[in-house]
Amino acid sequence: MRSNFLARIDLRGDALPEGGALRDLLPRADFDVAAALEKVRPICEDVHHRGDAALIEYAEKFDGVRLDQVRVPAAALTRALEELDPAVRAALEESIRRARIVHRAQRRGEHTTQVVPGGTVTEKWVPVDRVGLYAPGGRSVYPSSVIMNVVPAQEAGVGSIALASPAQKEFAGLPHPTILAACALLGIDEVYAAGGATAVAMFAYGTESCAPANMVTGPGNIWVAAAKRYFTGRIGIDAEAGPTEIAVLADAGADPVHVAADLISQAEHDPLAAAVLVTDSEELAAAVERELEPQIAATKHVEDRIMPALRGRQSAIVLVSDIEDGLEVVNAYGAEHLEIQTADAAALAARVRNAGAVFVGPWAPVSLGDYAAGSNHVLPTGGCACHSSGLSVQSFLRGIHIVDYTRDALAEVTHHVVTLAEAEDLPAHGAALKARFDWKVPGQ
Ligand code: HSO
Ligand code: ZN
Repeated sequence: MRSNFLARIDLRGDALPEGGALRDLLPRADFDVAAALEKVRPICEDVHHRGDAALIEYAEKFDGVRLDQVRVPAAALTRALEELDPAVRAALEESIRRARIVHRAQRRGEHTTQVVPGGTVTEKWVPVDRVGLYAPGGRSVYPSSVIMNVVPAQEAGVGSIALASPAQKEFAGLPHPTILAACALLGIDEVYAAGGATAVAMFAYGTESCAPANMVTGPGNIWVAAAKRYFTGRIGIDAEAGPTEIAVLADAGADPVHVAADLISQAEHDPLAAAVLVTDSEELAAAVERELEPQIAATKHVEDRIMPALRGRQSAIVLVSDIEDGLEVVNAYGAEHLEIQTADAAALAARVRNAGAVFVGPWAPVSLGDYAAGSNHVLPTGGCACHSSGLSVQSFLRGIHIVDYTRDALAEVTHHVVTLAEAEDLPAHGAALKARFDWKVPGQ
């Protein structure tokens, strides 16, 4: 008898445990960024001290190719676009068009609030000056991720956008041509052949050929995540992206063909990718298991990614007593991608609190969001959806408060400021106001 593809976690019977205890029962990949941190530290410091020479040496060591320079010449970008398959070009253009529609709508305007007569606080949104975007280039070469990083940065108004992607041996040390073509389509002309932690270090410290950036975003492997952690505080980051996750909340009415296909679609990314089905239907669970076999047999990347992903500790079928419990489970899990394949999926989706993105009903698979829904596919993984959002225009903006008070408005509140300053034993704070009123507290 064939063994199951996915482990089972049976949460039927007793009441579900609360919060953290429930989360501990759910599967998750080991993604030990802290351990990787020790390994990336010397690499990052080497880039700091030796700049481009270090980047060139690491490209030789990790990517097996000797570079003359890390900056990609403009001609290589033009050529990549000229040589791009027209169907791929059309698909990238449509993906860009849809992403722009969604991200343009995210832009926030300046807002002024009158706190008291004569006293206002304006919140203005200012884009980060310079951003370094990372596009992976190992197991995964994703021009779609170039779009998902560049479009929100551009729509936020970031003035200087650079992109790094690993040197590819088979392309004479340039990043993958489709990555270059996507950059050209998006109007990005500052591109570097640099990979993993070295690319993050290049943006964080700057080198002879690359000016330092204020922020680094983009997906990557554990080394990229570790380098982002290493530089947090010095630069802004989006998130420490971990392996992709899909959770599907499905009832007996879901189509097992769709559910199996969608689970496999994300398992295809990485041996550590997570595919989790949460259902109240034993029949659906069995039907999905049956569907997995022929679908896996008909696809690629089976032994190196899909099988280890499905069989890994991070993937499972979670059986629940009813869909209400299922909702609790997916909220505790906080998936990067959550599909709702149930009756009245929209109503249930509205009650999801923790997920990077929610895909509602049978006609919104995660793959649509990966390429062409208009939504962003750089999303929080590893349960970070419980506190963080995916990439958006907002990721590239800083809100600055502009405080503007008249003399009268300041006079009116001075006694409160002086009182609080004294309560905190910070009399000079109070004095800064008193000095403006001849050292007298107005109204006293
Ligand atoms: N599902 C991935 C993104 C991606 N899929 C890129 C295909 N290409 C993480 O959200
Ligand atoms: Zn994907």
